[in-house]
Amino acid sequence: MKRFLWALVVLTVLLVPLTVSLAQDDDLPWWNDRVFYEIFVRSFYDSDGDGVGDIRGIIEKLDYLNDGDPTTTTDLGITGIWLMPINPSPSYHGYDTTDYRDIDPEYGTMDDFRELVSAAHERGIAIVIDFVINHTSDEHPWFIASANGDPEYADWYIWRDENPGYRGPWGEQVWHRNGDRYYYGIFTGFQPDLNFENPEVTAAIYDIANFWLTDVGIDGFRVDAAKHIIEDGELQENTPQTRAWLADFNAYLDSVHPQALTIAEIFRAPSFIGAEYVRSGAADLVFAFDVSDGIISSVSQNRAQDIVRKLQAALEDYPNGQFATFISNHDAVWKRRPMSIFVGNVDKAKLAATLLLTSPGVPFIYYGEEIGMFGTEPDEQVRTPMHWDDTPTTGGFTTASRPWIALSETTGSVASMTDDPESLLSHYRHLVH
Ligand SMILES: [Ca+2]
Ligand SMILES: [Ca+2]
Ligand SMILES: [Ca+2]
Ligand SMILES: [Ca+2]
Repeated sequence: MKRFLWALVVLTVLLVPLTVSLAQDDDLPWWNDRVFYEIFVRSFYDSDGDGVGDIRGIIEKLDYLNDGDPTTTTDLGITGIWLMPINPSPSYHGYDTTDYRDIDPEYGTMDDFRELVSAAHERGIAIVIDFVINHTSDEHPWFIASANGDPEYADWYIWRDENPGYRGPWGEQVWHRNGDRYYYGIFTGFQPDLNFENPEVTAAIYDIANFWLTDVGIDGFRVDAAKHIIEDGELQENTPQTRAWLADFNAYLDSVHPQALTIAEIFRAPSFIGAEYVRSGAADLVFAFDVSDGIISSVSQNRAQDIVRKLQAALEDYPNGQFATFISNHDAVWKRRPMSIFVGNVDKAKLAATLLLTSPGVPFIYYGEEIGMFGTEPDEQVRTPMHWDDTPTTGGFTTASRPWIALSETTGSVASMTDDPESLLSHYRHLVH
């Protein structure tokens, strides 16, 4: 019975795209026939035995991702990589940078990164990096100068003499004390928001984006926290000013790199809100969080209507299929990695993968999903090291005695699944190729 229900889900979904007319393939941009793979660098592969994943580790594992030979299907076959933050940062995750023009020294050097971009391009893999611009680290030199009253940076952040007192969209404190003044930081006090109503801030971010696109040669940006760029008093998400800023930014990027891809994170936005960003030119793609919800809930509850409804909404709202799909990501919107939600049921994980990789939209696989890694919040527990083999404690991730954080449970490893035609990894390979 269960198998029948799953087959029904797949069939119903396969019918959905037939009911909506998409533009001809020739008219669609390059990213519409790609499959992306999201990598947390710290946890992917450690090349130098210090227990921390790094850029050279990704270079060493490129053959796993895509060997550059279209005739082989022993690789995963992905054609795009989204790298979570690579800039220097005091945090383990990097979503608070101290230098937008450099690589976190724990991850390697700019030379390593340039080598990765070139090796990826040789294999037909595009590189997109996380661009965390809504806020910086409170240790960023801009913020330190601004807090110290340096007139050049005084207006780069959002300062008030009195505490405005209001809270953020999820009830959090957003005004943080510094001396006898208050600054705005929608996430935390160590992530102060930049003031994008200051043209000098906008100019600085344009210049940095240009550097990554034209000097380093990446293919685009995943714009973190994109719905929070410009606040309008207590209205702190999805403001018209935010979309206008992003539309100008997107147009600027296209002026320096006509094929540049911008993917906006509009966290948990339903399709009709996410689609406003695409329609207004504020982003090329928006992550369709509700399609992710639909996949998870249909598969975990054997109920086809959820994914059908969410996909139909996405197809109606977004122009020409310009949305990005995923089962889960580093934020574990569902508090757990998919295999934890599916309580180890490999058939369910396969069905989720089938939905992801046969539906409209540009799919993103989160590293480790293809081998069924488990993980339950807090966040770092869904960001644990990749299981390359079955070595206890290290999983072949590092030659150090232990990785930076303990491994999660997993369904298997790359080594244990690679030659098994029935494995989850083989299922992903088959779907991607
Ligand atoms: Ca390392
Ligand atoms: Ca191949
Ligand atoms: Ca902001
Ligand atoms: Ca673009």
